[in-house]
Amino acid sequence: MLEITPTPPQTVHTFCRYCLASCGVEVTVEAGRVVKISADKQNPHSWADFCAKGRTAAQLVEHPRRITRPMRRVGDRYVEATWDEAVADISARMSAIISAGGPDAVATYTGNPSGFSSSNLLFMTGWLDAIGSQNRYYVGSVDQNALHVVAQAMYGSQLFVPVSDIDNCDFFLLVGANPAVSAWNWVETVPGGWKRALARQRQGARIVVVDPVRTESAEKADTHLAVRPGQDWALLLAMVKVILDEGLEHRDDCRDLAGGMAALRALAAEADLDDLAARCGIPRTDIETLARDFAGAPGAMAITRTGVSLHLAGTIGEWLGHVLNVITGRMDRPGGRRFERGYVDALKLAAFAKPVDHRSRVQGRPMVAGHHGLDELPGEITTPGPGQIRVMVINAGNPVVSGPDGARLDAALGQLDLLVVIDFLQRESHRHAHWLLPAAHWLERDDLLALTSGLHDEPYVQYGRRAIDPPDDAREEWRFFLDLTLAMKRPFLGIRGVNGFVRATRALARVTRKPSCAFGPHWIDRMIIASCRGISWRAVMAHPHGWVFGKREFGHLRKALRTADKKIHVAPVEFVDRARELLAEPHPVAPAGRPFQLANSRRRHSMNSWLNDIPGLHPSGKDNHAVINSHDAAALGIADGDRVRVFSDIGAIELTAVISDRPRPGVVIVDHGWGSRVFDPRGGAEPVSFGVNRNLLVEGSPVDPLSQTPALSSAYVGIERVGL
Ligand SMILES: Nc1nc2c(c(=O)[nH]1)N[C@H]1C(S)=C(S)[C@@H](COP(=O)(O)OP(=O)(O)OC[C@H]3O[C@@H](n4cnc5c(=O)[nH]c(N)nc54)[C@H](O)[C@@H]3O)O[C@H]1N2
Ligand SMILES: Nc1nc2c(c(=O)[nH]1)N[C@H]1C(S)=C(S)[C@@H](COP(=O)(O)OP(=O)(O)OC[C@H]3O[C@@H](n4cnc5c(=O)[nH]c(N)nc54)[C@H](O)[C@@H]3O)O[C@H]1N2
Ligand code: SF4
Ligand SMILES: [Mo]
Repeated sequence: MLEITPTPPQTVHTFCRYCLASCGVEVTVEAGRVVKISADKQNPHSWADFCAKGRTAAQLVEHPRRITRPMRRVGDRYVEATWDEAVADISARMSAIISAGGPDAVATYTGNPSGFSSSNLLFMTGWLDAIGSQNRYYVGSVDQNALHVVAQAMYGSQLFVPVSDIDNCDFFLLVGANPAVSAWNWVETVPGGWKRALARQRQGARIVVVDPVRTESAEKADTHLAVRPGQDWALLLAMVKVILDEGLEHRDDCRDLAGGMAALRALAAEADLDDLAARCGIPRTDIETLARDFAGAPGAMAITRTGVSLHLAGTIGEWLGHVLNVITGRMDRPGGRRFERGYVDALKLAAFAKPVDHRSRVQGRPMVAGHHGLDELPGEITTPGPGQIRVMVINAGNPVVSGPDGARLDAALGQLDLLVVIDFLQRESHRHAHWLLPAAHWLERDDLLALTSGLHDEPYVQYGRRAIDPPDDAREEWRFFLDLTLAMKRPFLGIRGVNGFVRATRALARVTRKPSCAFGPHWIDRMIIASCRGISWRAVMAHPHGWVFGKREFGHLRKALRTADKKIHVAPVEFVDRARELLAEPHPVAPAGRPFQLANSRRRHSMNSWLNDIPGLHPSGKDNHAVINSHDAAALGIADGDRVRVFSDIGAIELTAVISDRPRPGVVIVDHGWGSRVFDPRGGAEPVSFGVNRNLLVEGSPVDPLSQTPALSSAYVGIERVGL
């Protein structure tokens, strides 16, 4: 009798690529399937934030509605096709549209998860440069553009991001951040950042949280200041003013490290403390005490996050947070913000990128961080004329739910000649897709996230190994973009000769039967490591749990600055001008009939608009609610559990009211990311969805003129009880 020996379980050590916490994970694989994911306790750097999203990652891999083969729309159904058919059809249609309307007729939207793949963005850019389109959209204008704009103006590179030195900090000023839930994310990887901050608190450090909502983080803080949404700039400018007026600044740094102090002082002198206090809704005396305490603490840091950036004055708030750190001597000092070099000099690489002066066709707006504002996309699709967008590729994104005015974008996407989507599931933004292309999950992918190596709070490298193989017909995005470039007969990266080289390596791979001979991201990973000081490929491979290859060092910031004078520019003229505009504006007044501001929060078990449908997450219920302040609810006659309608000029949503004292009066919280349908292109079953999309209430314009971000977390809305 034939005996079948079961394959013994294998253990793979890698890291989770859902969020920047990058938790080390131990993946148990049996017969090609993931049976368990747990925290890799041997990871010396990054397992401390491990959460249920990482633990349940295999459920997305095995999702019953997962797209596992390319699917083409035929009428109102989808049929499976081969990759050759997909690439041939897409390249032919794109080429014809480019011949008729020029390269800008083809546009892309790239979402947040693309940043967690080493090859996705690089190869997509290679293809975009090949065809010459500048109609590039990405998640930045609903996320981190403010940071890039500030980094460029103050430090000379949009990728210059100082990291938090938590373990030496005595005073944490957390503005618009909820690290208890979001894992000290937003463009840095500080493993266990929140737990480490709480450990410092037990040793005497102070935590101040500035947030219109008493969040999980605010509850643990020593002080919670319930700022009025969108008005952090006023609070931070007031703090800067107190520090400068009272001579509390760090004299040496203000003289040697900062450039533009005179302009900053002039701005501060013009501002009036009572006016600023009234704008942000925090008493003047509280601001004065806060400023003095912050300036006087031995080690301190201000951090500003999405709660600051997703507003019309977001860039000014972000800027003033950095200014506070600079003028109080927190840059490159223990307990403040450090510059981590990483193993790759991302700033140097970024400096090679040619700046592109491309204006949007309809509104004539420039790009921010190499992309146009998402609010412009619908108009660019629907307005006729040369350069009108006729083709879109949505790569790892769900902008109809994550961006403003989803209804308008959805209608525009429905008018395209060709919509190509690369994802695991067909979600809300993908409902009009002509082609659905199956992507590989991080459990199925090797990644070396070299370009973000400087975001870790210590010198760290880990090769993200794949734990399992992807389904036969799922592919990593890079492969699609490279094949598409070859099929369109345009030079990859816009460089002649590359296509011939790629073909030659592919031929070699066939002849030698060694797939690794074919050009791909693994070549680039190898080249990067080979060019790094102090680490080698062999050593990286010898550290499957990740490798802390050095100490946290100070003293590298000054040299890393990319400004011509090697100073930090504390008063870039465009920021000062915008601050003056804000100071001249009347105090914010709610429009008639819409007296509330719509705030947002994230949940530990959600990842923006995805993972909500994964079983086992959200044990208390898969839904979002309208969390209304108890005084406001009483005035409206709304009780806990009532159905309410929340509305703006452009839309209305219905949800269940939760009465709470967590939001400040006048603020209603509705979590973003809900209300995205998951379709079933293979089985044809009804779509499933949970909760409602609160961004349907947020208008695309106006935007912050500097970051092109709309008022995602401070739109004005009305609330009424349903059935009245
Ligand atoms: N009101 C309000 N709106 C917000 C925010 C807020 O705080 N308030 N937050 C904003 C922020 S910070 C962000 S980052 C954005 C997010 O905005 P987006 O990035 O546009 O949207 P996500 O919800 O992250 O959707 C990501 C999509 O990528 C898919 N995906 C996941 N991994 C991969 C992969 O490896 N490859 C491919 N091809 N696809 C993949 C998922 O299935 C999902 O469909 O939302 C923003 N919107
Ligand atoms: N569990 C989980 N973790 C995540 C994500 C997720 O979706 N789920 N997303 C990841 C991503 S893409 C990002 S960018 C990061 C974001 O990380 P964070 O920026 O820390 O994100 P949030 O948890 O939304 O915290 C923002 C806080 O700002 C507050 N806020 C809103 N408006 C204002 C305002 O005007 N002023 C002030 N001071 N505060 C305001 C909100 O109430 C909220 O508590 O988190 C990452 N981590
Ligand atoms: S999703 Fe959870 S497990 Fe994954 S990196 Fe973020 S915090 Fe860690
Ligand atoms: Mo984000």
